[in-house]
Amino acid sequence: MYSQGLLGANTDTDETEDFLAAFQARIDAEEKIEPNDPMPAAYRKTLIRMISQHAHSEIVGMLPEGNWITRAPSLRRKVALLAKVQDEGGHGLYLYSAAETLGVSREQLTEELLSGKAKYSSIFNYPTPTWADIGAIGWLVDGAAIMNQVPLCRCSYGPYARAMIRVCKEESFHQRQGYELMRKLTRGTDEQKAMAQDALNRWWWPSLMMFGPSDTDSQHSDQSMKWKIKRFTNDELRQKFVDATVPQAELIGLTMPDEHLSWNESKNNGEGGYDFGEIDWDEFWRVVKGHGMMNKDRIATRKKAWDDGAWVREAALAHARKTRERKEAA
Ligand code: BYC
Repeated sequence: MYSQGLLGANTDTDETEDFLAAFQARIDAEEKIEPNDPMPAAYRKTLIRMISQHAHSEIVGMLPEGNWITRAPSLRRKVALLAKVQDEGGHGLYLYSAAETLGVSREQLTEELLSGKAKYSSIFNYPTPTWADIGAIGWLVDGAAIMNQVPLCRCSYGPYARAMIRVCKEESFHQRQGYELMRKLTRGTDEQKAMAQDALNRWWWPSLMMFGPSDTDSQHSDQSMKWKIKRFTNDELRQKFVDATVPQAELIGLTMPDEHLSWNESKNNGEGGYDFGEIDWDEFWRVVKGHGMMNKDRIATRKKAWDDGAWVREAALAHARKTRERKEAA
């Protein structure tokens, strides 16, 4: 169980029916829930799960792209990629801070990631063998992230909602640089165009999986929607992403790797939308359960970074201790 009250006041009250009804009334009135407010234990637990998984995703998400920093083909591309990867690190830190407001420590969350207990997004367990993968990640993975995260700016939990505002601004820059990179490749040599198409072929389906299981299989959506943590279901967001992204692919002359993709005028309450093929849910669950192409490698890399950084954490603590002692002695 998570320790509570790290900030001194976030204790959960007895969950009487009156308390739960009053809490739901605050949610329905669109009030933000703040760290020291009483909240149902299950609300706290859901947020810790979701925010920490999100933080881990940002941190692990630095790895597939970080892999290309030394090989970016120009100074301009290197600067953009460096900035993007640093941004992801920053997002992870805001999110760990948001999770800490719920009474869980960063060390505990990190241990859960490194032991394989905590999940992170399935998307980061795919390899990045070519430069076009960097374009595909920016365009598709950050594009999917924006679709998922813009509604989280209205999440009922204040610290998460506020963290998401800056994160979404930065994700927009990431998406644009990725799309621009892909567009450039499609206007290049035949080999470059083929490399862009190949990256799209490999990243399209995993990007659709980022939104999570279909609504019929999602365990947490109903309750999270009721608590206004989530504002749209997994399938609703996935549909929005498909509808936004297919025309972008057409514009740069790339073909979506889905023979079932077709415009359906009656979708989205008559506004129209794309029908698309069936996601390979066996692959999704295999990756989520730790058996994707890069799961072991990603965790091993994070573990090495954590172990190698031990001296920095020890030095920072020793410095803080010394400073406190000096202040006490003065
Ligand atoms: N990968 O009941 P459901 C980024 C799990 S960062 C792995 O629908 P929920 C970026 C789910 O956790 C991207 N696991 O759950 C970073 C649950 O298992 P547990 C991350 C997944 O929470 C750097 C089970 O499946 N974004 O974009 O209602 C560079 C059943 O699912 C996945 C966030 O974390 C998955 N794809 O909905 C570029 C955003 N999908 O926990 C980009 C915040 C589902 O019961 N999170 N699972 O063991 C969310 O919006 C929601 O948590 C999800 C899932 C939509 C992901």
